[in-house]
Amino acid sequence: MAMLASSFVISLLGSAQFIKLNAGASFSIINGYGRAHFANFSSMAHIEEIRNKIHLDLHTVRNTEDTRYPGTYSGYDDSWNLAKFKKDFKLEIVSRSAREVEFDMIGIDTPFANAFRRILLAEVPTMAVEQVFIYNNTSVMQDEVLAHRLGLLPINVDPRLFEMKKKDDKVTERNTLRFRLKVRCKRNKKAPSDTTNPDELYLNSKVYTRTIEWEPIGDQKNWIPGGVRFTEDDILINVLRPGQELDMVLSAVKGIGSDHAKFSPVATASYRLMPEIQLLQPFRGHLAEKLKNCFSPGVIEIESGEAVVKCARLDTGSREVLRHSELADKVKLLKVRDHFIFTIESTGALDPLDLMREAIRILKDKCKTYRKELDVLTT
Ligand SMILES: *[C@@H]1O[C@H](CO)[C@@H](O)[C@H](O)[C@H]1NC(C)=O
Ligand SMILES: *[C@@H]1O[C@H](CO)[C@@H](O)[C@H](O)[C@H]1NC(C)=O
Ligand SMILES: CC(=O)N[C@H]1CO[C@H](CO)[C@@H](O)[C@@H]1O
Repeated sequence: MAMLASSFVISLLGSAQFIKLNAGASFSIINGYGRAHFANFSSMAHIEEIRNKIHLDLHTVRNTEDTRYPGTYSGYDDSWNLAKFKKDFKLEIVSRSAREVEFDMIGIDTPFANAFRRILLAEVPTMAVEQVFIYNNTSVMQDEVLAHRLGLLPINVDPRLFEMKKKDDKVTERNTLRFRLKVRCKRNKKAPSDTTNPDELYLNSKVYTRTIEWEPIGDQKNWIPGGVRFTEDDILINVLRPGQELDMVLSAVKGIGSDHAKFSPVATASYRLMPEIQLLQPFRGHLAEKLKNCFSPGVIEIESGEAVVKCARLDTGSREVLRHSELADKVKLLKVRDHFIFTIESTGALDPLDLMREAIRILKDKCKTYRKELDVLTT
């Protein structure tokens, strides 16, 4: 029992930061490693900074934990309510293309932003090749390597049209897509006599995704508008030489990334926090030039002889500036705690914004399940 109790305390210390403070007074933060920082936070601005910003030092990051919960700060109402959340929450699309979207999500807690990221990676379903029936393969690539490559090809079809196929379910038009890959490499009789280029010497020497043909099951032709393709026509699958042949049937099902990465609908889904750079004194002349060179292009510009922060968003968080003693204590590097710069890059099956909509729907379903279970517990 004693053992249990002490390990509990240690794990608490390891994970949390204990802060006790009142606005206007000096206070101490005892962090997870037992060290204590004493600071003078007599001004409101300092408290605002602790609440809302993460502070980058040369080797450490401070104020990483969100302390804005009821009871931490006197004089602040940190209780959660929907009206306040609605008022503060913002979602702004910064750039958008067929495959990629960047948007700012402002006024949301990290666990939610992270939940969306993780759901995008692992829980939004797509269709992917699950079984490969190999009738012939005389290429140099082994069956299992070839099957693995085929599984990873992203399929351009809306997964919402399909149902998940459970283990013993029969193949139906609603749960399976079927493709055929049949290709044989031959010598090109019309090749110029002096060429050594395999692309000219042989026909079908490179097998691309465009060679794979969709074979509709049942009525699929009618309810899948536009048919089914792989997201790119020119993904190289295999290389053949004359006399070699591939003959196989692929069957694709709906699945999720946590089962196998081939089902993940995104190339990446990631976020970073909005950087904030504060110059604590004016910089002119060679110091301004040096400051500018410490950041990515476009972050710091020199305007009428003085350095100004032009676009903090472009900062990569390299902290180079803190390595120079003449600059280090004159610049403050922060990140805005609840301003997430989100990037979603789709593999092509769905528009990246649709992916986000799906992620939101999945999170809502999770909440519903959770509430249902709570209801069961309390009744
Ligand atoms: C704390 O900071 C305030 C304002 O910056 C200053 O007036 C005060 O003297 C400081 N107190 C101590 C104990 O350093
Ligand atoms: C497999 O392909 C090779 C090379 O084209 C061919 O000789 C062989 O007959 C094929 N086998 C079957 C079972 O189709
Ligand atoms: C099913 C089939 O024919 N598989 C063959 C594919 O090609 C490799 C290498 O040529 C053979 O080892 C497999 O038997």
